[in-house]
Amino acid sequence: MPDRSIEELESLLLARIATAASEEELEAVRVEALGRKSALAQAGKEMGKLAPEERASRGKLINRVRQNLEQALEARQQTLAGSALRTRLDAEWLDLTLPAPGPRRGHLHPLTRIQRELEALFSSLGFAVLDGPEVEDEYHNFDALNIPRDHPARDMQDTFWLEGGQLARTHTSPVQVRGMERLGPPLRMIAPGRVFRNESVDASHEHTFYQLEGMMIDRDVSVAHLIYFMKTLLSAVFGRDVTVRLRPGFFPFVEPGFELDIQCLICGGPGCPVCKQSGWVEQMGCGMVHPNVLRLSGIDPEVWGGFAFGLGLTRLVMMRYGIDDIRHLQDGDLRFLEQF
Ligand code: 2NL
Repeated sequence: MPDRSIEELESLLLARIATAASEEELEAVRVEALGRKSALAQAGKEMGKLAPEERASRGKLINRVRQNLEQALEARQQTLAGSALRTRLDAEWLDLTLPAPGPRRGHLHPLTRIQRELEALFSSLGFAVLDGPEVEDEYHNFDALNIPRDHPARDMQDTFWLEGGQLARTHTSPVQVRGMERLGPPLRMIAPGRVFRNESVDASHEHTFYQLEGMMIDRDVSVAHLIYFMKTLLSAVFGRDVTVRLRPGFFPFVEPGFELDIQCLICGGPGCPVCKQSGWVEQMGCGMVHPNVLRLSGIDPEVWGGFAFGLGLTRLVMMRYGIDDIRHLQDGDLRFLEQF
């Protein structure tokens, strides 16, 4: 093989080394360039056939080419190994300084939210937020509220009676009775909480639901005060000014008693399906606390008087969010709850 061929072979192999795209490809080039069966090894073996004066220069040439190839292989090897590492680091990159994802965050049930909003509102107006037992006695749930012994609410059909004459409270009024007994006048309090009625469950009836009652007892409290506080309450719930009207309504524990309506927030008066074409939507019951109720709890009705109200928190949540079936609020389905 003439010297020129060896030099051509060298530049060919150098080019292959420079363009080898992976460490595997480079290893194949290495075997071809420097392996036992390579052209260079062959040329080395054939040196013995040369004349002694040619042998020295051929030996130098072969050594120089081998060194050049080895250097090029080593350099390319470094480059390929470096970029392989970089590719892996890019793919497996993980920022350990980021905060950990942590547990999934939950949120309050819409009923809890509306209850807490109203607690905050009434606290700011000077009302105490009271709690009481869910299992009550007949006196605090019925007698103290001027509900006669033969009233249908006391029937098996409406009340969950427990052994020993106890019952599951049918409203939060007994909490207010206990409040009157304990605090005495003047007083302002609200009693939010869970109540129970023996209802057949359907889209608008539950055996377990949430109420908020409240009362204010002082000297010279009038229906004007009642209207002011109810307007403030409903404007806060619906996030805008509301127009209210009172109609006569009967509850044994107030006199006079009222049903309170607001002007329909959807149509504003002319009539629509939500207000059933009447322009008004019933919201709550209220009235001036009955003198018998005050007297039974040790408050002199000649000196003190006040208003009381009761509303269904469950119903309010359904109106505010446009929920059409009361059962969604209790069945714990996350597809429903995650919308709030
Ligand atoms: C309604 C009506 C009402 C009351 C609740 C009350 C409590 C005491 C004394 C006097 Cl201790 N009144 N509460 C008064 C009027 C109406 O609720 O429809 N609730 C959902």
